[in-house]
Amino acid sequence: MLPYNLDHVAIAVRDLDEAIARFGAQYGVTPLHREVVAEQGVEEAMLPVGGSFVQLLQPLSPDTPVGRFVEKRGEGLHHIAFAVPDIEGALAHLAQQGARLIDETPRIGGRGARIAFVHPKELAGTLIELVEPAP
Ligand code: CMX
Ligand code: CO
Repeated sequence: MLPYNLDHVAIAVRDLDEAIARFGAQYGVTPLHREVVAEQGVEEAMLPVGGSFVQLLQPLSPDTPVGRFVEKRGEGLHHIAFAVPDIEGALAHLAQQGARLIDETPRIGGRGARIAFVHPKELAGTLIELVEPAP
């Protein structure tokens, strides 16, 4: 199950263009990838930092996970994502550990990756995403 990388750290923002401009001006990082992922209710931008990414997330509407998050808690850290080699194996392992899975089977996320979420109540209020990158 061991994650082999921290794939990304995700930050919920209200205005993606503004956040990208700020990251570019302050840290010199620019998006390698930008995509609307309708099934997740977000537009996302992936900013490369070393071997990982900062993922900026703008909700597509208030009635989405990130939209509700921003309304209730404001902009901020939303989740961390581990890259795993075998997402079904990782989910089976977590289920066997009794972890509260949001997704029992993988969905397709940005960049064609297979993704699944583990509930934030499971680990110190931290929403965790598993990512099996597309080959
Ligand atoms: N991190 C930590 N806690 C969170 C959270 C987050 N990102 N989002 C919600 N919560 C907490 C809330 O604060 C709330 O806590 P309390 O009960 O103590 O008040 C609790 O979880 C339930 O909150 P809610 O407003 O009822 O939230 P939702 O109905 O949106 O459900 C969750 C929460 C985690 C199940 C939902 O956001 C979800 O399914 N997330 C996974 C999908 C997702 O986030 N997609 C967008 C990213 C896509 C990508 O990265 O590609
Ligand atoms: Co993510």
